[in-house]
Amino acid sequence: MTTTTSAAGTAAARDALRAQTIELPSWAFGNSGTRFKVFGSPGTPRDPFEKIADAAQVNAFTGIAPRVSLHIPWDLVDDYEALARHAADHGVSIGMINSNLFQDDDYKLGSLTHPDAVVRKKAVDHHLQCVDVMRATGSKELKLWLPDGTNYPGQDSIRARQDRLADSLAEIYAALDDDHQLVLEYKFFEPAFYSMDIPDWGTSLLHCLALGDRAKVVLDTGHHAPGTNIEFIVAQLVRQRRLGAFDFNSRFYADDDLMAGAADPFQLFRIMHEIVQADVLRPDSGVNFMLDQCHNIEAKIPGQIRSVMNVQEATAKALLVDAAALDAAQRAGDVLGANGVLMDAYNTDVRPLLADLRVEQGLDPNPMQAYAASGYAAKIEAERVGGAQAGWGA
Ligand code: PSV
Ligand code: MN
Ligand code: MN
Repeated sequence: MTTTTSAAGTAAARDALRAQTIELPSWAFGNSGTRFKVFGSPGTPRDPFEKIADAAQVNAFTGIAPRVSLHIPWDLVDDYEALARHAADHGVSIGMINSNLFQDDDYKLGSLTHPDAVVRKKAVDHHLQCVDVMRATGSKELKLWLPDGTNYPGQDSIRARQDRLADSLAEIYAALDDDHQLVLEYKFFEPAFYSMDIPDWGTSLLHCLALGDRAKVVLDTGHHAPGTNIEFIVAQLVRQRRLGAFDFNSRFYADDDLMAGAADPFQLFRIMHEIVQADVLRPDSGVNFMLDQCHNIEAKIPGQIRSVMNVQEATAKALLVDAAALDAAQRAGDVLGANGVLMDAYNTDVRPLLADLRVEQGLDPNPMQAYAASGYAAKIEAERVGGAQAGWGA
């Protein structure tokens, strides 16, 4: 069975694509690498202001990346209101504020779960500092990823660590303003190798449920065991209205942080199909579609542009699924027919549609080419010397 999307369906897809937004991570614009080597690259931003200027280029050429997520203290500045004004001057705004609990010697045995109350207080206080950054920048979301866990059976009490975590999170949640949201990320291993304190979506969800309505789960696509059905998790969290954000990236092996849609574009499509079916693509749905990537060997701005386009293409394909035909096939128990409806949409070349939408918005139809021709890369290479190793330093 072959289906085609109706004219009305295509018009609705175009409307949804016009409204779609993707948030960029500030750290994607700095140098990063593996524990073996960080390769420097000319033109790398020297401070958070330059990272935002680079992120604004991605928005300028794609038209759908209007927010930049900050990581504290990687993006430490004296004046956050000035940073927010700088973002606005560049046509973007500050998105989520990410705390950092993984680069301080005091956190060797944990941060929010540490056995010592003094260390736990330090970790909680860091989030109060992040809430101040939210107030100064207008950000509404505090994002936590916890590196805490243990390496050896018996090293610490699994139960006690969960109790301490619940208490620490409750303190942080209580410090939020009424229009703030807390989003809590999970990861199945690394840096801890025996037990992570938030290894999976279920643990994250349980803590969010205990905190309150403004606590939601972050799904980083690279944070699952190989073979995990991520779209199932998406469907389940959306049902509970507890999907707060995505950290999109690709993985071949573990937390590879490669460009979204590069390794498994079909998985990205399946995820976006769940999003579209549940009608949570809308910007007011409460789900923040963000990238969490590092560009270790490729150029960073075009790396982000490509990633945004990959998410956009997966979204367009998901929007082109013939929902009525799919529903009919599913109800009829037509296994191959239902699968065929999905595959027809996935196999559609949506690039002409997206190019057309860009032209309609006054953008170049080919963002990669347009950026390459813009001269921006040569300009920043000439202007900036001594770029920061973003993510792991200033
Ligand atoms: C951890 O692996 C993570 O996915 C978290 O989101 C961090 O904040 C981010 O990576 C930064 O590298
Ligand atoms: Mn992440
Ligand atoms: Mn990660």
